[in-house]
Amino acid sequence: MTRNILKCAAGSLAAGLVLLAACGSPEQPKQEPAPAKPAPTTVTVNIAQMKFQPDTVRIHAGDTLLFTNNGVVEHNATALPDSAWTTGPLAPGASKKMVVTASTDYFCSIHIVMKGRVIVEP
Ligand SMILES: [Cu+2]
Repeated sequence: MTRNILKCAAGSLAAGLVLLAACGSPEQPKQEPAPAKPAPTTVTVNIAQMKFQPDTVRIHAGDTLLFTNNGVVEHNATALPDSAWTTGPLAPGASKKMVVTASTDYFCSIHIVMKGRVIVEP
């Protein structure tokens, strides 16, 4: 009984392999892969020594920016010129994720000399 089941399973497996082989034959029209679109990723901007590091980041639409305050005082990252987005206050050691959809300059509204730029590529 068990042997018959095994034989049957082996038969099915063989049939399956034949089907797989047929699918992979060169006569089949080959499907073109979709245009390469990078998977969303997280890009980190470190805040340290009164600077955004790096001060310019290039991201793709859908990517996440992670601002991490590695400094010793509170900072934020706020879009220029209209505060379209802000991380809000980031205490030392704090992080905030932001999804930025348009290229923009930003600054720290507490220390206005701290400036950065996000370039969002399609
Ligand atoms: Cu600051």
